[in-house]
Amino acid sequence: MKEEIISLLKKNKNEFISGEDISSILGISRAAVWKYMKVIKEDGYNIESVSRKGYKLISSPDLLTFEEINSYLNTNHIGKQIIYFNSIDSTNNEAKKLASSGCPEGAVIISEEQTMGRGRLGRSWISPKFKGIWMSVILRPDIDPMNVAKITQVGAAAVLRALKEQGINAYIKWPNDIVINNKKVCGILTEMSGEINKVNYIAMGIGINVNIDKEDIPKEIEEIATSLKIEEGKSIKRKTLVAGILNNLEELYEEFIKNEDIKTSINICRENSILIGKSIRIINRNNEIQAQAIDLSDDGKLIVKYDDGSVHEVISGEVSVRGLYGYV
Ligand code: BTX
Repeated sequence: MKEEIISLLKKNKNEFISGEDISSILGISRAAVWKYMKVIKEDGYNIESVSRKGYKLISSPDLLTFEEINSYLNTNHIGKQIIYFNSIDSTNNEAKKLASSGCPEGAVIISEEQTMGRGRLGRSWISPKFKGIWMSVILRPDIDPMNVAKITQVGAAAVLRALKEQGINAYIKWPNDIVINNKKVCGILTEMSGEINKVNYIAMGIGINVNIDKEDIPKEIEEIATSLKIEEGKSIKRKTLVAGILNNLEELYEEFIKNEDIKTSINICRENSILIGKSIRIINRNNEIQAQAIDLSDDGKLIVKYDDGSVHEVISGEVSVRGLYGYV
């Protein structure tokens, strides 16, 4: 009901709508309207209430609810269902649970904070409340499971484009990070459930440090982590960024499922790669090898040249890539 009242207020933005009208449109009592209004104000909506005139929406908070994001979306299916949490262990965990019980493609799980946000290989992802974008998109592509790894590049390209649309310059660190000033501002975690020749679902988790302040970043990762606010010197509106990512994701994802081809995404990843042309270390469990990153292949592998001159394609899976002296 809260959602319905907010959308009525939004429809009548800059005008008063009376408590009586709200109660008759939504079929609830005037007392109930008053109670919901109190809760909505506590959520951060600035609402002017004047007796005999009713309620007028002055401004909305930067919450990542469907009501806040929807007006910026121009997608057909991605983000048309947003399942919103104030707090959750991990949006990827929830996405997997929901997807296994039939939640449709395009549904997005968003939480204002994660208490057990996850990175790759069991690593953790810090996700403080209201300061980032912590979301997972459910996808059900009818593709060969062998091609699923490519989809992380589609996600990275979508995030990069959305950042550029907001005037923010960033780079992609293959395969799953977005960096600014050589520090990580976003990570992508793609998880899949499937059989030998069939994908049941993919949970694409995207974590972006948006309005995180320096003091929110734990000591252990201060050398490698940053946020949009720290780099840009100002707060960034999260809801428009979420919508921008979902808009770009749908466009790039459609190209991917039509012909299992990710040319546009790869071009974006290539043009904005922080690794290409650099000396890197490829770390696979305890084994570390030095190489020169020379390109991305059309199917999303990192092409590297070893010291002996041989050229190899690295598959994202289990490797970590680092710069010669640090994270990049
Ligand atoms: P990753 O394994 O590449 O990176 C994890 C590593 O990054 C950690 O070990 C730590 O060093 C560092 N780190 C932890 N938190 C942050 C942070 N907020 N910013 C920068 N660096 C950090 C990257 O994994 C994939 C992360 C995906 C996160 C999303 S959020 C929504 C979804 N739900 C979920 O549980 N995970 C995904």
